[in-house]
Amino acid sequence: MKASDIIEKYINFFEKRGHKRIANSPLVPQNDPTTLFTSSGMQPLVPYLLGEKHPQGTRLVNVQNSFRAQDIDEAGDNRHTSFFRMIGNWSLGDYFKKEQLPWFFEFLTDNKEGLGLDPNKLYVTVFAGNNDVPKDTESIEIWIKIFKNVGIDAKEGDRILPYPAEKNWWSRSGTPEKMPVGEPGGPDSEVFYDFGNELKIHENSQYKDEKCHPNCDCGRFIEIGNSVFMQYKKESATNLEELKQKNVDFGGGLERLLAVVDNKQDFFQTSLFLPIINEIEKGSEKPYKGNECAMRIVTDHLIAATFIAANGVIPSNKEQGYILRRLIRRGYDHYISLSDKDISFVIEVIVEQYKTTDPYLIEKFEEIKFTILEEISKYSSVLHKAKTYIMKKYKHIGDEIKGTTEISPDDVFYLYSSHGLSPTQIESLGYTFDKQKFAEKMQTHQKLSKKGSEHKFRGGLADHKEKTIMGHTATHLLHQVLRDMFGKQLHQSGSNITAERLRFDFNFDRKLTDEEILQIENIVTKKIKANLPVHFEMIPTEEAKKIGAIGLFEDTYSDMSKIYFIGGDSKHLDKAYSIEFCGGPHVEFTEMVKSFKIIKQENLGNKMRRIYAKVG
Ligand code: ALA
Repeated sequence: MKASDIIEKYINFFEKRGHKRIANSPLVPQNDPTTLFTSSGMQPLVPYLLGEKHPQGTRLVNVQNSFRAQDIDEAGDNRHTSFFRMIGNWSLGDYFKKEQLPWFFEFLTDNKEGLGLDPNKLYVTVFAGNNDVPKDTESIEIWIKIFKNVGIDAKEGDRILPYPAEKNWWSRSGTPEKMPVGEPGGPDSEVFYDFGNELKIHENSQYKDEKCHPNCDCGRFIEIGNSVFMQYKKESATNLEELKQKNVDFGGGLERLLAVVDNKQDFFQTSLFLPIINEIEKGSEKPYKGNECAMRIVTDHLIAATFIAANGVIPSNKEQGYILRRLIRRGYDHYISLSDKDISFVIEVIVEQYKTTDPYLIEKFEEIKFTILEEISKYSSVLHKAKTYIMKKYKHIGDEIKGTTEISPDDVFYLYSSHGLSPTQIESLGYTFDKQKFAEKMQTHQKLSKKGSEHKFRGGLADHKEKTIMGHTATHLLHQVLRDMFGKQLHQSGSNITAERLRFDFNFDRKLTDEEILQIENIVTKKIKANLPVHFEMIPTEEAKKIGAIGLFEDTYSDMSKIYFIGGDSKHLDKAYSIEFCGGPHVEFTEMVKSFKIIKQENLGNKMRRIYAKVG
């Protein structure tokens, strides 16, 4: 079975049970300054889990491309990947536990409609309860029945295991104490697959003296799906309140399901990754055995870089660009430990593997390749500069004090933070340094930057929601003005809106002149003053394309699209100033944007420009 077969089976299974397929949202969220990447299927659905009506109904299903930056450093073992695809189904105040748990079990075990897994290999976990939320005995009862139906006498503490909030509570920010006010979350029930043999990792882990169990992290058991019963919202710093509607938020890792179906404890040996590994083996003339870690990191990082670059991100020192830079550089570090040949063929085989489910990768292939190769060439020149810096500063290396190659942790940190040079790379230049001291410096730095970003994002969203929405409507106006002035080939490639400013990226290969900036500001201001109505309509996707709605119609599965009109509507197109595919929200009339001023423009390279502007 291929990854695409699992997707098809899953979507069919839930469509048959009344679900509507929704869009795979962009990996880089548009107009959401709270997060850099989409990291789970529920992320674009938060307003609907909190009670807003979803235009496609109360039963939804999709496959979501996701990226978790915190997993970059985990990559290299047999099962962690930073980019992954999450299959998801949701009940927005519709069905609940007694439908969700049997359905997922049926999907896993049914031979025809599902994956045909052996139920004896499945173990489940539930929430053990805390001071505020009781133990999930309802799920325990449901699981006992489900297993009984297939002849398995499942018992609590044996096949059905209760765990505390650290393991069986899900929200975007973790356990209840960590949830910010307004955030939804709830107890969850996870399903694990037993590969049957403990991995050596167990011996070296903190759990080495414990009996192996689903959550012991040794790799014998693997989590393949998580049903979150999203029925709470953080109401104050210490309290949870029940949501008006009881939701199900289910997410399952596609790569994990494939590993289980293919019966490969090493994900990189599954039908999705093996062709990539095989090409790296061929290209480097080295076997996978003995080079597993480097080959897995090259594979994982270049897949993630391919998808992030396909979203129009350019490597830089900030936000998404910084993550992309780190992925490419770290991936390249490991690649050159294997081979000195050109790396392009790895990007080619990645696109080949994913083209069925993500056909736009073919269209964007040249752009992706250019982005990755240009960054590698910059990185090579950085390596050269770093070497010169070290040679100048440490004249004694290999000279006066023969055999000494030690450089100070401060210099390692300097090379890391200013030149983006990883410690691994510094070592493979042949230098040594005090690793403990360097790790301490890094930790302090990470704490400081985490504090900085928390402050920034929270300030941008929670406190000034109205201004963020005003900025969002202004980006639609700006987009239209730019297309009217420079042609329809111009399109938005990203945007990020906080209460302080809006940021808009687009394809354009030169600086805008002062006159052009003034003209853009004047037209946007004129449209604001005209007080045009802003509203959305659900329109069949094909018709939306026909009437010239702009935007990324990547969701070819969804029949209907949410289209925002500024002025006019689908019956009065002549009155429409802007028609754009978008999730919202927006102000109701353009006058509410108040004013618009461009404050800065930047060259992003790769024929891309960025505009910063203020509203209000
Ligand atoms: N949102 C849940 C998760 O990401 C399903 O695990």
